[in-house]
Amino acid sequence: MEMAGVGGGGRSHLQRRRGRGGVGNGAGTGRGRGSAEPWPRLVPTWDFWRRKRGTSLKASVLDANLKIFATDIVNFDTELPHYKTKDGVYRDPLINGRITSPTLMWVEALDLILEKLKNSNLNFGKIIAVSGSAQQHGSVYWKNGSCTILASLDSNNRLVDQFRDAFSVQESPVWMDCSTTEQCRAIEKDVGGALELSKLTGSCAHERYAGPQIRKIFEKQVQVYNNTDRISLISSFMASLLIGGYACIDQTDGAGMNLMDVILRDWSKIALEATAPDLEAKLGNLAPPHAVAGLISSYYVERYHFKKDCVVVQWSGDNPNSLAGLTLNTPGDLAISLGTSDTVFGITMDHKPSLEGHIFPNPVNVEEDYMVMLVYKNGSLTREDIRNRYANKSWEVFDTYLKETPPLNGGKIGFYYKEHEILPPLPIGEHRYIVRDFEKEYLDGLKEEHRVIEFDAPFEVRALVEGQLLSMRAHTEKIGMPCPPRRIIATGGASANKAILSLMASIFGCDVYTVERPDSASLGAALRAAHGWLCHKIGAFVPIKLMYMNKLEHTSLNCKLSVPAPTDLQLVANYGLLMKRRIEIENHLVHEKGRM
Ligand code: ADP
Ligand code: XUL
Repeated sequence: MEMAGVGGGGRSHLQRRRGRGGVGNGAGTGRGRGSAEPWPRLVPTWDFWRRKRGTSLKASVLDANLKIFATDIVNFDTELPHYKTKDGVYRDPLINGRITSPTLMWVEALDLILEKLKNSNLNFGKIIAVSGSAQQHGSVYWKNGSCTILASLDSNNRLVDQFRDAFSVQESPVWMDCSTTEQCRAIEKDVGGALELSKLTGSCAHERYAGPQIRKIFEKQVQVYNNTDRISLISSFMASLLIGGYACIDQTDGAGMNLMDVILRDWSKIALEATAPDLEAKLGNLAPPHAVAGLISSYYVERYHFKKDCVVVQWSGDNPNSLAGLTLNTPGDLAISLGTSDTVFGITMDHKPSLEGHIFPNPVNVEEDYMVMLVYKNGSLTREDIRNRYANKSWEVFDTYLKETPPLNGGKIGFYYKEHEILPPLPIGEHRYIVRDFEKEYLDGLKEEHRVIEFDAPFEVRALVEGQLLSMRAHTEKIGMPCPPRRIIATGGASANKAILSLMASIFGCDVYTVERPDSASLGAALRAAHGWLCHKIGAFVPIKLMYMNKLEHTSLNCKLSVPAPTDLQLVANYGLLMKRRIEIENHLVHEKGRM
């Protein structure tokens, strides 16, 4: 988790804008005075498991100038070893694809990180708003009666001792889980097909999404389902711990459940009925991402000396928070996060339903535009695997190979899946082809002679990275993002690699920027905490860019041009042709081996 803070200045930008949706769903809204209070002094935000997606809880505090002021981190495996997690999760040896985390571990981590910050002399009394970021899709199941526990926390006892009996499911399914294929197909069938579900909720059914997970619990453990009072996403679960009551699910993270009508931003009766009975009451209300979830519970005021009026702003998912932290606010901007998993996202005005990718409401705008996103499970760990097998376990050698091999790799195309892939839905495996005449408009069937067992080492490296980037270009075009994008902002661990970024510029044909700090999800949550606080104070929605307008380069949010758009437009066009070939082969593979 991350804590971050903001302070000083900005008053002149804060003209009030009316008619853009209310703020606040918990602690009451401001009175709309038409001018703002000064910025909050410190705004903490908690970032759950950006590092290796689920392995830690990090806190960051932003200062008045949107600069990181303090950070700390709790690593689940090493600092809470009694839960015996590996990379923060349990992989069920008996049920294929079942991946969970112990819910109580997250509760214990919250006190632990606060202790650490207290010991580093952070003055909690200066913090005026808290928000956070959690891995998307994971769900938490509160047992009947748990709201009483939440509402009567005793500051003399640790949270973990008070919540031991609070959950009807002890092990929360997390984003890596893919054990609900059966439920996905059943939900799609019940709503009239996969595309219908995508039109309604922004995505066809995905195994990791909360809806299929809930249906599985209802089907397999009906007693547990009946004994569940409230179902939270991990984001709203953390907000609940902080406000001492059930927090609403934020509309952006809520779109990652296969349960929310993505246009109306409210629960879809059709999707609810296709999932489990009496579900709406167990989910509570949805709230916009800038809303205040509530005031911080007296537990934290007494134990850590937070101010009584410190507000908790809705928590959201790591990807929506990254969009905020990368300051994406213009349709046509594209962000590519090269982390443990790779994600690609951008803003669009159109809701173009598709069988792939995801559509969420724009997390920094209450109006009608959308965030579109693609998720690849095979990101950095697969790049590391190829580096270890073909490039001497060295990024330097990996980069040299990328530089030495020709663009388009002589038609050598590779598909590398170390984990079951989400996009395309293919199982673990590797597939290699050589397509010599890819300039031709169409591939006439996939001939066996195209397949090869292995390429020379340098070509393996280029086949992997070109393949990953070509797939991103193809699928972003399919979900309606413009080609070329206005610009790309690259983030995540592998964005430190200039050779990868140069290839990205050549394949997409646009400028590639990088950010000053790689932790865009936590920065985004911090920024959203400040933004939520401000909207609450003013009593109306204000555009988030007013928080950093005219001072971006002096903040931790700043980004700079890393690789300019290529001048060789013929190469960009040739990559377009190679991309078409790749997609034909991909479709063929999905038809032959896909998880349908
Ligand atoms: P997470 O998604 O867990 O937050 P990060 O965004 O921190 O992960 O990315 C970590 C990954 O970055 C590492 O697993 C590593 O493979 C990758 N990485 C680090 N340096 C380089 C490099 N020079 N080239 C390519 N990948 C790199
Ligand atoms: C997004 C997704 C992952 C998780 C974990 O759909 O599954 O990116 O949010 O980071």
